[in-house]
Amino acid sequence: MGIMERAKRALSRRGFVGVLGTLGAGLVGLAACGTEATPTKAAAAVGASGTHQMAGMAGAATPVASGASGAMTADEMDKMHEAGIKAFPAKTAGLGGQPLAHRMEGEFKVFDLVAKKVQWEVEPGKFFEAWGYNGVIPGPELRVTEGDKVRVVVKNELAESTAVHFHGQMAPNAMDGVPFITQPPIKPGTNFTYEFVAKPAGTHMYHSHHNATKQVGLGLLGAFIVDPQDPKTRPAFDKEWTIVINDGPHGFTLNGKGFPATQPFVAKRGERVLIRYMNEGQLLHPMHLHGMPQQVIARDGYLVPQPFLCDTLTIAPGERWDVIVEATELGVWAFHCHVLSHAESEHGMFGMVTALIVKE
Ligand SMILES: [Cu+2]
Repeated sequence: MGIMERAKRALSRRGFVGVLGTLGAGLVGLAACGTEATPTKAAAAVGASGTHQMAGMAGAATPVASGASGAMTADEMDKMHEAGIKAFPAKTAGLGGQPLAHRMEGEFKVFDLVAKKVQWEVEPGKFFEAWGYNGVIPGPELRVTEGDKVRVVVKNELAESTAVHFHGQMAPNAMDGVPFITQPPIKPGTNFTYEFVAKPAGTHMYHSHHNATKQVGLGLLGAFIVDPQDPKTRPAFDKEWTIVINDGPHGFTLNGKGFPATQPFVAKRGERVLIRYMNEGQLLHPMHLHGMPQQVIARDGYLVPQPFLCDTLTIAPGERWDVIVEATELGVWAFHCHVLSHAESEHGMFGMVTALIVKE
């Protein structure tokens, strides 16, 4: 084995053990990756913006900016990158996307949503004023079965009007959630009740449809999952992982968090993992998993006529894609948006980066 080969193997082993060690030891909440944690010359080079995503964007837009990083030595840069990886998965307050329990009212499954402000920790120590459902970003996961009668009571505790659209559902027109087209806006301090029969099955979303650039950007969004009546009508899987993608004032996020506060997913070797992507942002996000292919099975909840394999799948705004990953390869596998300015800068990884961890 050559020296380079040996070094490479040692490195990848260290990376693997390092991340697993972090997971095993519990969540490490300390240093964010570089930018805020170590205000070195590198941070100065970023300029006034100071945030990860802006650093990334600046880097992408002006390759000349890399000249500025000449002020940073290779070791300094590597240290920042290493600190980010070692902090992963970093502990932050708040976890969105957890299933919301329903109550029964007659034949209806009833869910309660409250739109309100929340201080949301998107990366360790980095808070912003988000607008969310029930105080979390993404809002709680609503899950029903195809054919269920669904009632969602939305209370607006924001200072401006809102409305909720169940994206992908064939709801009656009056329940479509678009102010002045199908309903009056839900004024501050008032409620609106949505009722519809859940169809079609698949991976869907709910989100604001009023002042949406701001309201959805700030977090008024969530997953709406409709299980099929007969699970055998869909490819089998062992575990599922919903990934809500967003880009907004708080940066580039997966399930409301930016790396290193994103959550990795752990699978046992051989398990089939269903990944449900949904893009609530403004931009295309090509999601790239290292090590194993993604088998695409559905788009916008509808099964594709012929499943196909890929390693990078572009999720456009509004789209949902379901893929199955057979966790055949052991290790910690990087998993990130491949618009590189959404994921990695001279300060290390940030934003839309997570990992699939395959264990024995
Ligand atoms: Cu992206």
